[in-house]
Amino acid sequence: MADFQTKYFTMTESDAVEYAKTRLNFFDADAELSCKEIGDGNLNYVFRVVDEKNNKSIIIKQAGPVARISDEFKVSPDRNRIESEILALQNELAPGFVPKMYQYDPIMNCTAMEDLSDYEIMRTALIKHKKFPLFADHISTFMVNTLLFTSDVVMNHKEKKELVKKFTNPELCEITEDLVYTEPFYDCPRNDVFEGSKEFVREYIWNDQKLAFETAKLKFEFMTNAQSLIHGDLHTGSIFVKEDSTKVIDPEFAFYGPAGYDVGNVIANLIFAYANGLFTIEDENEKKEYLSYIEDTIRDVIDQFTEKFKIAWDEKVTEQVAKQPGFKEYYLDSILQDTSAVCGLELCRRIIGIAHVKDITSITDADKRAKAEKICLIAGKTFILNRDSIRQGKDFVKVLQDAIKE
Ligand code: SR1
Ligand code: MG
Repeated sequence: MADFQTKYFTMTESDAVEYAKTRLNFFDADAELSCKEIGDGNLNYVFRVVDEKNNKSIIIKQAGPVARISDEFKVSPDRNRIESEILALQNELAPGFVPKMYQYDPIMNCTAMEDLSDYEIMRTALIKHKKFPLFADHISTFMVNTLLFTSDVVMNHKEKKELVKKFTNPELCEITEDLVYTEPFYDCPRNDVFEGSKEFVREYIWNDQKLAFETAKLKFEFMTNAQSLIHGDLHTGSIFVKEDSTKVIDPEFAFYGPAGYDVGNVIANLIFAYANGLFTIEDENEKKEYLSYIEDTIRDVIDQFTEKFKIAWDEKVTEQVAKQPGFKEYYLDSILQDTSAVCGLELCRRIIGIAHVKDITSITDADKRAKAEKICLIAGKTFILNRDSIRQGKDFVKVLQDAIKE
């Protein structure tokens, strides 16, 4: 019988069944439990425990002592605490957009939460070229609520600073500082560049002094701008979707950082889906329809975020000086500028760095994959260098369309 109460260890599937039976007050007494580890992220273990008899199921997410992607990343399992506390807070700020959280266990560093198995991970669904017409509406609401409502313009400043302390997240931030803001922009040994893209990366990215300088500025913006309680890893693998509902998961990278970090991540990952569709859909009509759906979604995420942000600002702002004419526009402008920059960083780092995305790696034809990567890199660099002038949804779409033409 495993001891879950005195010492942390990483669970197996059978441990997770025993844990569910003995530590969770969720299943019925006559439950017949089975379990599968279903995690496919870079960091954690995700156990789905099912009681077929009574048709109930739950997710137990456990943080291991090292990242799954590589044991080079030693990250404290306490990140599971951050994740469970953030989920509870996000549920208050944006009800219905995160899974229900049942129990956090500080010894086993695991959280029991709602099983979303009637949903699909958005990246997986997009690789199948499925469409989610309500996604832009849902994610823009989630981002406005979680980003604006945790900022100094809305919150009491002392309470906000308490949250800054509570969600200081140095280890996970270090991963982002290295993997997003540093390594992709020089020939770092940890990078993992696809053979067919090596020459282009060297010439177009590593040989560009201006780009290196701009990414240095952006790294310091990420490290010092405690603007909002951001999700910190809002890619399409952190989002569950079904036709009429969207749930954001995996907020373990959360901390007080630039609000545009989340918006930029969403847009970049829609662009990966676009690149996948462009090179894998054979039927021309189907391709056209899918690509125009992604373009519309990119445009709508930005424009609906902007619109909802302005409305929420007028309703919720409490900081006196933020009510001065023009300040709302100035503040939003800087978020959109960061959005463009982060979108560019994410596009580059998922191609060059250690953590790739399936949208691109699943393109089996080497020539097509190299073309898809080139588009991401051209768009990525443009988003970074031209961030001063990219503001509206149509500007984001245009960068993508121009990158395809190059
Ligand atoms: C070592 S973790 C690599 C990446 O996976 C996570 O989802 C984050 O995006 C991180 O950068
Ligand atoms: Mg994750």
